[in-house]
Amino acid sequence: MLEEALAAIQNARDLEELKALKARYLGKKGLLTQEMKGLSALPLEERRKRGQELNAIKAALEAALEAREKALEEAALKEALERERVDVSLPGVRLFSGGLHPITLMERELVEIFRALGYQAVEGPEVESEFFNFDALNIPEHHPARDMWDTFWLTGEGFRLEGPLGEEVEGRLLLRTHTSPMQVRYMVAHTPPFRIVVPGRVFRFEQTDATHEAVFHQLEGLVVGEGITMAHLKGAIYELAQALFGPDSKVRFQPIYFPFVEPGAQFAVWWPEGGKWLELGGAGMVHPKVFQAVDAYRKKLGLPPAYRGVTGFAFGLGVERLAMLRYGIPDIRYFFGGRLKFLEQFKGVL
Ligand code: FA5
Ligand code: MG
Repeated sequence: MLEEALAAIQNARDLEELKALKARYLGKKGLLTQEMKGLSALPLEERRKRGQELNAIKAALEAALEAREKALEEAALKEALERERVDVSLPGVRLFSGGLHPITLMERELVEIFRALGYQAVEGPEVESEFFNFDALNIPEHHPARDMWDTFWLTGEGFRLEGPLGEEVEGRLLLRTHTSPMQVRYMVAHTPPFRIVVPGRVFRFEQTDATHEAVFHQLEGLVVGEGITMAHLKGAIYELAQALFGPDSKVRFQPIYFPFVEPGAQFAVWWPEGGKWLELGGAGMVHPKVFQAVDAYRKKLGLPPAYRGVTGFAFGLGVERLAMLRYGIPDIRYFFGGRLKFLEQFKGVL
């Protein structure tokens, strides 16, 4: 029995099998245990002799089991180490990462330029009321100037639009056609002097082409205080041109009509690299009627007038037109066409 048992133990392929062998020989009902139980039936002399034999066999089996167990455990460990081995010299797996949208990049660049000039950036709602988008900006209903902005009107019921101080705003709703309504909202809630820029998305019911989108972005600027003049406006746009295109850039102003400024101008900046003027947007001195509308609204809210004896300038520029130049994009419709191949080009552009 000993020979056979030792061979079986030596050949056990895993711990499982070894456990079964241990039970077979040394377990409660094991072969050796049975033999031991049989001892009491033997005469004394024989019992002693046989007892010694069995004890020796037991010790041999236990030693063999232990040795095999150790060997199997070592083999298992070695195998696991081999299997789980990490080759630290292998190249890593690239993680997918997104990137910022080119319009976000352009917007951030613009905001940073003005922040450095002491402007604060604020934002306003995209759903707007007829009052803030038009009336308060001196564009009453039936005024021909309303045709300058083809409007998406909203018919939804139950939408609560908040005014500058959280009050409910009455009247017809629309998708803002420009960022200028934030001029009025900001002035109602603040007292001059201040300098702000307002980046934001605007909407126009327009046919699209290579330079026109129905949804695009503007950056509004508003500076109000005592003694603000057209020269300050020119200075601000000049600083913008310098920051964008370097010391060889310059600015150009041409008269144009906007109901909420007087005088009004459209401005362009010289793009030295491209050798051409870039029409950026509209600007002008804040119209007295806008200040009056702001103070009238403040009065309705129980606030004292704050815009007597001050002047201000405002401007609004198109972000897409600038980004097209900045990144060499030939068609405005690429921006929101949703093609990953286009957007992926801007990964890491910061
Ligand atoms: C305005 O929207 C005025 N609120 C700007 C302003 C602000 C004037 C403050 C005076 C004082 P306008 O409609 O011209 O103006 O638009 C301003 C700029 O937005 C344009 O110069 C152009 O760069 C851009 N823009 C206008 N329409 C589109 C369009 N459909 N797609 C892309 N960009 C546009
Ligand atoms: Mg237009």
